[in-house]
Amino acid sequence: ENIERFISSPTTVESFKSEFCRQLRYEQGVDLVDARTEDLYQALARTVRSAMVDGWIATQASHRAAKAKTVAYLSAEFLMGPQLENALLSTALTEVARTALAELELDLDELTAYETEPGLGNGGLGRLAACFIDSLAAKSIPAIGYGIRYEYGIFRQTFVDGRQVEQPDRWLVKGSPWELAQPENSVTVNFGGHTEQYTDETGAPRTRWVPAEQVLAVPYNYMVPGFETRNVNTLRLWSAKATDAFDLQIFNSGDYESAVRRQTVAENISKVLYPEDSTPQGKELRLKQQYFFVAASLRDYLDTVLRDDDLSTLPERVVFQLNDTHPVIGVPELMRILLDERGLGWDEAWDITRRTFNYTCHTLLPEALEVWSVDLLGRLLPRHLEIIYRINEDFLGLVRETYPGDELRVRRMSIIQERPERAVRMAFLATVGSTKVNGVAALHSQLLADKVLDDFSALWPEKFTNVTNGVTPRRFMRLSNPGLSGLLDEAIGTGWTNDLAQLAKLEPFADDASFRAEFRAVKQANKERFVRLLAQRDGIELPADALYDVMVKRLHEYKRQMLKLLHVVTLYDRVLKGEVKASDLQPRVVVFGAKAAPGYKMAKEIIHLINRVAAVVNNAPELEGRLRIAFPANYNVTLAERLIPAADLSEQISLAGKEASGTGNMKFALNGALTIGTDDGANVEIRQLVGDENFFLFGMDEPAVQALEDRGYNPTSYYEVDAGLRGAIDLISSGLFSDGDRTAFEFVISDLLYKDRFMVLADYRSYVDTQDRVEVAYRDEDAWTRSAILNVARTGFFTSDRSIQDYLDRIWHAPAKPIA
Ligand code: 26Y
Repeated sequence: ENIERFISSPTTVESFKSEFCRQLRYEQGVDLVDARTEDLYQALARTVRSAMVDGWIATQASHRAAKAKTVAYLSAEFLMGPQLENALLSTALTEVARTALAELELDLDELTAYETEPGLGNGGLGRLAACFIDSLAAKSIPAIGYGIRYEYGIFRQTFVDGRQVEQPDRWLVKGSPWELAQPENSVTVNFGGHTEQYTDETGAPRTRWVPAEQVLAVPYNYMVPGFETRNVNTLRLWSAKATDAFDLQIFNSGDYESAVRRQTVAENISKVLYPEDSTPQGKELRLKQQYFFVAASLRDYLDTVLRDDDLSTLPERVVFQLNDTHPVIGVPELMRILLDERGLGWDEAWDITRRTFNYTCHTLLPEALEVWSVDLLGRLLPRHLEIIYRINEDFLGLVRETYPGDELRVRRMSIIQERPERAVRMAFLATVGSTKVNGVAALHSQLLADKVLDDFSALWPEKFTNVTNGVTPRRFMRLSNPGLSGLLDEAIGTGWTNDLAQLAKLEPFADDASFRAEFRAVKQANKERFVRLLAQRDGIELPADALYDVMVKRLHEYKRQMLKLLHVVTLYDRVLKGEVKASDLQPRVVVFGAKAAPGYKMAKEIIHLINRVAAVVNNAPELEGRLRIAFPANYNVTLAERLIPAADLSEQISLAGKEASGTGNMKFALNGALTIGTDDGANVEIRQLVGDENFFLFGMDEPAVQALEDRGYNPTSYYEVDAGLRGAIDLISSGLFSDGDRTAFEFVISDLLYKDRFMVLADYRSYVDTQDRVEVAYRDEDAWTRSAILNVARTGFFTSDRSIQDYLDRIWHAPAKPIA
């Protein structure tokens, strides 16, 4: 009855050692003396995984018994980062593991460093999902993350002659020790075909979908342990597999090739993560991915959790959170299930559906809003298209009723766009189909309601809300910055790790000279650690004694890596022109990390330009080594965890009104970097909290950007009047960075001079002047350190624990259920 009598989880040094050796021998099939690092890592990871299983099983049983309301976070991306350290922290087994391994003459840190992270996300949105499931678990909220187990994650970036070259990310070749496959819980997902009308037993007219294609969705479970709770939640990622049914039919007819082709087509669905993160391409395979994981997830929840319960109570049992529009096909899918499979009437089905979904928007750029052509959607999901039409019909009826005679508004608000082609506007469908719509920072939510979805917020003002993003302090402080964590533990106790508001207690320490010295020593040690890592990882040699100026994020024009580069070139140009003596320069290491979407030409050109400028600047004798650019390839979570704690200056320089929130900005501030930033995204809130004197604000604010746009923006005029700007641009155009080739970077430079959609030139002067102030400020060690400490003390608000509490209070209303 109670199998715990026969087994036990490896929570002591002895039992940990024993389970580790068992794993090594009986699962890896090697002896300790022959074990390679790979074997040791696998055995260690599985040992730690087994330590989470009891809590995981107990959590599921308890939530099922209590019929607890569950948060189901639907996300096409979960950018989890390395798992081992986090699992050890959450199970409080770090020291047990360290000792057990040491007794076997093995080193925990070496095995931790060996791990390759699963890159199942592009950037901010995927990493946010990972922080959120961590916080949900830490707060003992019944929650499940649903997504896709991509066989290939975000590409591995390499540079060849300074240009980005993408390599496939084969993260699964050696198998993942963290997953538990459950093929027995596979579900079928349908595609294509047509719909039919028929009359049921009661004589009522009904519709059914007759699909043409089936794919199996195989669940892989990942345990999500919570910090200082026994609760262990689930992340369920779906993998596509061909169904036997199809294969057999064709195999029997002797056509092996097409049987195999069919299988390939089916399994392609979860093959690869799309590396675009702002320009949706309308690709059929992407829509298939979206429907695939959403249909599997809804089916899974309804069948395995809800089982035979009455679906009318669905909104009390689950809340489906849509992480952007990627999973919004779930809205018509739930309608289809309720109408066609469960026989509910339209009004009841719609009421249940609308009360079950909520939508988080992560963008403001119009080109980033997903739109699916009616043609494609109708071919792949004919029944869903019918349902969307009906949703739209009812919705436009409401609009006409509310605004009689306002046909212009009706056209603006229609879920179906007519031009340039008939297509479904997914953000509108998400808004109509949800109870709450939220943006991800105060400014963003404001602009969302006032600009992007203004007609909708006029119709339903109470539907719109804000939840400012946050990041997990477990991974991005406790694990990544042990030096700072130790200092905080001593100064304010250990409670901050899951109650980050306690960082406020640090405030008085900013005025304590000996604390400042310790804080500075930690920062210096972090720089040294990062320098060692880069030497080893990339062969990049850097001085540790410099201002570390860091810009890491996806490469996008709106984020303005070009502005940062123009600053660097300006510093160089000043020295070349003799305006500044190299010996007067504040030694500075500028670190870039950025992947470009493979098809985004401008982004790739900018990467090339950064690398070419780096090659010259880093070897320029005139600079005496005082200005260095480091652009390590393949920026990812693993590198972020080492880099962020080493940073002095955080670059958050997007054009105001374009960055929805940013989350890197929060990680830097929490690790004691000062921000140079525009009034954009969550920078606004960071600055309000840390105070103007501890933040380097520059550039236009959003209304100023709007006003300039309205007056007509002419970038050339800035080039003409500003000698510093002219100097930097002319230096690039001179061929100095391209072996004398004056046209090498024309694509970038002529865009800046004649288009400059994101107003780099308009903000240049303000940016460079502010950087000059940074340089002066950094020289005052005490004042700088004081500001850095105050940044830590005042940014506890940005924990994802607080974001999750806001979601709970404003949107989810799901109580915590800590298990015994
Ligand atoms: C549809 C497809 C092309 C697509 C794929 C990924 C579209 C968007 C994305 C990812 C978007 C993203 O990462 N957005 C970022 O979300 C963060 C978390 O809310 C924000 O902090 C950040 O400002 C925003 O750019």
